[in-house]
Amino acid sequence: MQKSKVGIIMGSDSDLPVMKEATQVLEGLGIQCETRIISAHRTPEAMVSYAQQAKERGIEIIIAGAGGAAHLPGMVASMTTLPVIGVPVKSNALSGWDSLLSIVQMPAGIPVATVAINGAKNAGLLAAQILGIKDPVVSQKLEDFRKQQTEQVLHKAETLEE
Ligand code: RP5
Repeated sequence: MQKSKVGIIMGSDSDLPVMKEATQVLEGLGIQCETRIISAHRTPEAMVSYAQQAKERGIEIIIAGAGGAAHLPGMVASMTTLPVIGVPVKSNALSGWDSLLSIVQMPAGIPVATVAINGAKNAGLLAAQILGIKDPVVSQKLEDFRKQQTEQVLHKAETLEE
């Protein structure tokens, strides 16, 4: 079996409905990924182990989703030099503004590439694009995806004009 190249982690199983879009897009592009529930505040030791071991286990990119006081992506990024893509999960209390600001406002020195609130699909695509720099198969699949996406939009536009 292929080793996972992308680690998809999230603070709670309540984040799964959002984060599964990253899994779906990566699997659709033939990229092996693993999914873990790891919380910065509920399972801090598991978070440390995961972040410290990810690179030696063959993970190349981490996608980390969290909501509310969303410190998981930044904390994980502080313990690895792998690229970390943060997904702010929409919270009930503040509609995800809390999650977005917690993730995007990383102080200089520890970057987290932040996508939109609930933007897990783009997190998956961005991870694939990073892998595509060195992997021509992934790169070609991304070209095909873009072409197909454009054709679908043009087809919809034509249908409306009829
Ligand atoms: C964060 O708290 C999780 O990422 C989740 O988005 C949020 C709420 O978690 P639950 O109370 O639903 O487990 O840690």
